[in-house]
Amino acid sequence: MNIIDELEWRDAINQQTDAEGLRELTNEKSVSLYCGVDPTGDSMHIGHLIPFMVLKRFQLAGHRPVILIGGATGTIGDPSGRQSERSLQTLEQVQANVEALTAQMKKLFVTEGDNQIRMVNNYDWTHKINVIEFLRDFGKNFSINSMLAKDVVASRLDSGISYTEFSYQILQSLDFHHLYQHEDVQLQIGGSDQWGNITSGLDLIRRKEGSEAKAFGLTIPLMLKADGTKFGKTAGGAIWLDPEKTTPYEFYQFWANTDDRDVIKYLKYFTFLSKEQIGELAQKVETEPHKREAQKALAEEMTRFVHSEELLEQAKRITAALFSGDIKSLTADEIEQGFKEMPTFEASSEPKNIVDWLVDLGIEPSKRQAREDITKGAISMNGEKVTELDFEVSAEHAIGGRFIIIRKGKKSYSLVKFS
Ligand code: 383
Repeated sequence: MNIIDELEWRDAINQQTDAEGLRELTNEKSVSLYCGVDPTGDSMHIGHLIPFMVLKRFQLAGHRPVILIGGATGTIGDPSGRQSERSLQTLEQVQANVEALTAQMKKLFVTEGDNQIRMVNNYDWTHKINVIEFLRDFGKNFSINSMLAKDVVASRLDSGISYTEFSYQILQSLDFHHLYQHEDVQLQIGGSDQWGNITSGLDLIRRKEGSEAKAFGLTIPLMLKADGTKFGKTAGGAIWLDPEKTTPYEFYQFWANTDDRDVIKYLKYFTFLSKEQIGELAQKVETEPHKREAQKALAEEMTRFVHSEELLEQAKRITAALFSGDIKSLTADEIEQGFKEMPTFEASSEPKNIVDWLVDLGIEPSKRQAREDITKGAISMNGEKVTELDFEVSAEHAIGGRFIIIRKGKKSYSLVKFS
């Protein structure tokens, strides 16, 4: 299947500058294409994954992706999709983020022995341009009238926009032109918020290289959920790709909790499963939705791709243990991941009577309530019921010497950490 047909089937195309031309080009040769990311933070989140998965699909179809890290543009900040001016990051911060994102991109997209994905940093060519060259060689090709007409700028004319952010589109345009000239790049892709920047780059290429220059732009729709809320955000914030920010277990759970109405859309959009495999899963959502097989497949594919087979197995083990209550089978690391969002208490390691311990920590409101819950079997510790009122709790009971999980009633979990 032609890559454009495949993207169409996956509902992954928002706008194209020349749909027919791009279909022809991708049929006739191996095309170099690029997508950029700005180092505004030290990790990508799943929203970023959208265009980079598409980049990977192009690669699997025999085309040649370039990943651009915006070491230069990151010092300015893209005004796209924002209603207010950004505060500038320090140059050190940008540099640290460049390093973090480069490592993350390599881990995700550049497999060992695979020299097909190129990585570039726009700082390398942008920092050499001096202000006279900028205004004479590039500025002359941009009309203020059409720059003002871009959505990004037009929507900020009332609230205000600095010259710095206004100029952002020029920098991104210089990149497209540079890559067109030096890396044979003919296509830029990005989320739908990037349409203005991408078309601005195409205008520059045509002005400098002639109206026959073969270059294209394609954007991908930004995801909306069936219930109308924003994709990729949970009560706890964004879903990050960095396991230190969003643990693999939380990452797995995020996908596993996808609504039936969204799951097939996500499978098409985010995974490399085939049309046939997704068709079968769609059937299962219809006939046996309670089994949540499509959600499991989605969570498995995504966790394996972003993390690893091993961390996927761990996420599944935590899920199963929390479901069955078999906490003892987990390691201290797994407990840390599985209980990250649960109420947490700190205990000291001296032995203490269970009733006093529960009240002192604040898990039980009173000794009377604690005794009643213990007596009726409503309290369990690391998956085992505690029924003796004179039980002594100490660090010895902690898993890995670090954690005790208390369950009160059916589902109220607390994590007790030993200092
Ligand atoms: C910089 C220089 C280029 C080409 C692109 C850029 C970055 C671009 C941008 N992208 C967003 C970002 O970095 O700001 N100006 O956070 C996001 N992208 C991708 C995608 C997306 C966009 O990295 O829609 C979501 O992830 O395009 O918001 O020469």
